Amino acid sequence: MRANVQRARVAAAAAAIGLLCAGFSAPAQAEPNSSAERSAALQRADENCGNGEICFWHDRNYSGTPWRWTPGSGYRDMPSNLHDHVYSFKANASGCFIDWNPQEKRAVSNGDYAKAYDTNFGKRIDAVGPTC
Ligand SMILES: [Ca+2]
Repeated sequence: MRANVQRARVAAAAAAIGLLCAGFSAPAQAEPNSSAERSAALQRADENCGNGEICFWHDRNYSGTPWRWTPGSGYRDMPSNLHDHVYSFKANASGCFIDWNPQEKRAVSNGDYAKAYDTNFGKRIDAVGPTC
């Protein structure tokens, strides 16, 4: 009986870790309510983020002026206002988001985006680089 409980706890922990890992690659977690709303937000993001760039916004919904990074600029610490505070992003290039302590890296692919990234790694990000 005790072994069964322990096994169930391990399974629950594994499931939780799996959900955490899956959270990033599934931008649907931060989806707005309607597809029209989603399109408008993404269109605003695209208007402010060029091909080959990853763009970082301090606020949700791609509001305001993004900080734009390209893989060619290499490893960069996030600007101070975006340190642990990227509440939305759009990736038109691949890259790697980095948290220093505890160190954790998240691979980002061209086409990834998050409208409310504060629910995920956006409260931890410290730097960005071309590869993980
Ligand atoms: Ca951090």
